[in-house]
Amino acid sequence: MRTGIFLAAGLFLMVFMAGSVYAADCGGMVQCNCGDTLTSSQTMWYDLINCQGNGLVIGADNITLNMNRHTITGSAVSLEDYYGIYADGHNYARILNGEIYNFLSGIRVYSGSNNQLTNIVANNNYEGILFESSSNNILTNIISNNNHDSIIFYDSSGNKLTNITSNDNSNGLKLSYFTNNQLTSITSNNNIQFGIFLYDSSDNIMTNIISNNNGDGIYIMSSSNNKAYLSSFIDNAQNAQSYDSISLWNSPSPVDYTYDNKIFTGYLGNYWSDYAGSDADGNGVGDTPYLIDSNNADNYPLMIPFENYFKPLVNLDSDNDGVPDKNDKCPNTILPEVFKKFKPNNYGDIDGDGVFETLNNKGKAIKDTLYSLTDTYGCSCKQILAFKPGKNQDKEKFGCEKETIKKFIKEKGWAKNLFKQTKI
Ligand SMILES: [Ca+2]
Ligand SMILES: [Ca+2]
Ligand SMILES: [Ca+2]
Ligand SMILES: [Ca+2]
Repeated sequence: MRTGIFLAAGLFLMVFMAGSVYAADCGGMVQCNCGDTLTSSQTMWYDLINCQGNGLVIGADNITLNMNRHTITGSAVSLEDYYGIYADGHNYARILNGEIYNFLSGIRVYSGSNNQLTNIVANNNYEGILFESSSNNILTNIISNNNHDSIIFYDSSGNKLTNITSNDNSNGLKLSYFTNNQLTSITSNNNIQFGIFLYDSSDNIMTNIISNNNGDGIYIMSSSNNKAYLSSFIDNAQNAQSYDSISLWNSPSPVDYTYDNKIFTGYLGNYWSDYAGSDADGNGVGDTPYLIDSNNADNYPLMIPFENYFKPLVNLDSDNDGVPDKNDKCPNTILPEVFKKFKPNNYGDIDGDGVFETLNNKGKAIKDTLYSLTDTYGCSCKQILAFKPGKNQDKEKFGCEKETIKKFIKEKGWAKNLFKQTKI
């Protein structure tokens, strides 16, 4: 019995020593084993699988670990203090292109600044990525799914998080004492508690967030001066919750956007799936605020998810004459055309349908004829007359003669050089 206990203790010691005590230095061409300390940059050519303690420890400033699509895995997710990659007190580390599973934290950065994580997958850990007391770090293209907490920042400022996916965790992004950071293009879906949680945090800018969770989409607590706009909060149990906080829920200044194939400039807020207001003037912004609590409202709620507000225009026809801008040599066409005395055999678009009318010889029946504004490159009769040399006041009263329209279309006579001289 006693022997058994000693044996077990001995085994435990051996495992313990294998995991932690015999950590060696590695880097460059020297392959790392689980728990080793990286003292120089390396591009990995191997995986580290089933690490019993830490995966790798960053041991100096300015180290680049290019995981080169390799993987570091722990033995099991437990609450023991083991990290896939651990950087304590180091700056300017770059960790790139790898996957990390099965640790307490996939990556833990403590008291480090100006570090970069790029193209990292940190799934199936207790915490995907953890930054504490760390500033000016840049996280780009990160996937952190199926963890308990996807990404945690604590007591950190000046960080930039871009293209982050945080799905199927218990908690999405958990940000406390988090100041002056930028979050852009965050997808946080199907988490149990919340998509993004901000506590005692200020001056953060959050844009292009898509949040669709079983709990809160975004929960802001005891925080001030945060800005959340151009985001979509879709079918969360509660799309936004704010407690003891005042935030700005729209763009701080007007932005150019497109909606319904038209260009607008104005303030934009967020898309809320449970917004029930309407948009009578058709500018894509709801006419009544989306209320969050007595201190918070989105005064510019979007009618459809935010990404639709920046779509390129399809065959935009700014002057609405039926000729898309890309073919329209005459901007600002005014239709219908008004002539004081529209004459038989003269042409103009007097009903504004984009096809020129003329009168028959009896001066009565109006009929659409041979020519449309598509034929005239989007130019009305009056615009054509403006190009035509000489005095054309008469024609402005009567409409364009057939010859005038023909010459313009065929680029003949007086119209010959118009197009070449790029006067038009
Ligand atoms: Ca509106
Ligand atoms: Ca046009
Ligand atoms: Ca017409
Ligand atoms: Ca035109």
